[in-house]
Amino acid sequence: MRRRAVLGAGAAALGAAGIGWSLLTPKLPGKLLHSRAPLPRPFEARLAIPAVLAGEEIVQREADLAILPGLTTRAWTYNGSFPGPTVITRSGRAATVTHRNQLPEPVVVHLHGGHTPAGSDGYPIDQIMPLPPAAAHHYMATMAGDTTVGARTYRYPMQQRAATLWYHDHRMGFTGPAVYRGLAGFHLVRDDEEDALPLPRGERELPLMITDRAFEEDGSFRYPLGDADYMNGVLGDVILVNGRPWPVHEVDPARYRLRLLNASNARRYRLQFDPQPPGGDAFVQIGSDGGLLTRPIGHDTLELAPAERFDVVVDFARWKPGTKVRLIDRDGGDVMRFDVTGPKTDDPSRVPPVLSTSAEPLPPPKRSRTFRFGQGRDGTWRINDLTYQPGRALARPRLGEVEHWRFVTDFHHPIHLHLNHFQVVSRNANEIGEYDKGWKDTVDLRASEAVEIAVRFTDYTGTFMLHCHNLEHEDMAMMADFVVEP
Ligand SMILES: [Cu+2]
Repeated sequence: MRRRAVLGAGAAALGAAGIGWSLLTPKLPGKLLHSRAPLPRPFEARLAIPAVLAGEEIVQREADLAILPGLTTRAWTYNGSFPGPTVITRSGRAATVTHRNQLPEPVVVHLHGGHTPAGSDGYPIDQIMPLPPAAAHHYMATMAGDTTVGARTYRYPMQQRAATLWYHDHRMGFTGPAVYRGLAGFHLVRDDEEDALPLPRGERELPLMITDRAFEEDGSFRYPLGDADYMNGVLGDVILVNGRPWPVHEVDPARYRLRLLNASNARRYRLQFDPQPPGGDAFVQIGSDGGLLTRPIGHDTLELAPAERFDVVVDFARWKPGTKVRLIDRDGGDVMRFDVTGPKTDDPSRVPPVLSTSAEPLPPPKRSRTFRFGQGRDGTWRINDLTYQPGRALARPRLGEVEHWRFVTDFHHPIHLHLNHFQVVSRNANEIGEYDKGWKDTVDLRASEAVEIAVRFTDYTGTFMLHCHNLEHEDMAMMADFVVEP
């Protein structure tokens, strides 16, 4: 803890020295948008677990969801639900998912954390046009990507280890509103290494997608499309877990595996239990964005930036049966509640001291590059002072080679790399942070921070993305292409 405090002070000093950004940029990663609908009290809704996708097809369509009491929310959905159905695939076994677009606008699907060839990676102008063809024609006129009309089949080789991935919309300039309207779902990859561990499973394995939203008076999602006041990021005043407002879930006094995903557009969370269990370390982290850690790590607090995943085991036997354990955000209030019920039950699960052997450090890099994430004088969000332009590559790494990429920020930016998971090698020229461990695809940077990552570009050549995952920044052009060359 002491080291973190010192780093924080160092970052503040840096910010004051580089006067430009620190005076212009606010402290919050966005602006709070208030709901106009009456809101329920926390802990009145039950947690819902998204259904597992049966088959290989998802229909994107509008649906009326029951989120707030007495109102319906017209959402954009995958198969009629928010979150969408959970896709489950097996490491090493190729999978396809066909998306049909019955929404009124074009869509793009990105499998976040997927090790996916360029043609199925969800490049922002590779859009699925809406039907009927007349509507498609209208959008075609302005788009130059590899587009299809009505449907597209994404091919996922799944040459990657078990991990919590998620799929979401990635359309050029409109990712923020599309995800906010409901286009997000889990995709879990399983493998033999993980199956062999005695981790909690079945009803004691819970994917938890955390989002924040604001609502209009009629119950529809409130999003400030095109409002420059919200270009730093949109923060809602309701926390949804798996699409339910501040839900409750009854748990046995036993271990549970929680696959936490921050799918919010801009909000960061500092999650903590209230009360905390005796002895602390309530969250035993077993995995990161890219799957299992080598060894578990105990945390009292978990910090999740947009798009990050933390795979944790929580032992609810550490609280007395009858305890109502709130999961709170130290910056924003309630998230959800776990009610520990019943007498002690059988719990065959445990967390072994060694989880995985596949996290050896990467060899030294062939080359290093620096990417500066900052705001231009016109207000656009930029990388290396460039706004996004499809087809303009900021880097051309060679297939099979290791590179070090250094990210430097002016403001809080969660930075996401497509194609390969990476390892964080330093933060502010110092040791990595306590949330940087394991294989990552998104790394959280605060204002005036510098993080260095090591990444090896493997298996697929072609064009991929590097971008900020604050979706309002992403839509305001904070993206870049990189091309993996043979
Ligand atoms: Cu950003």
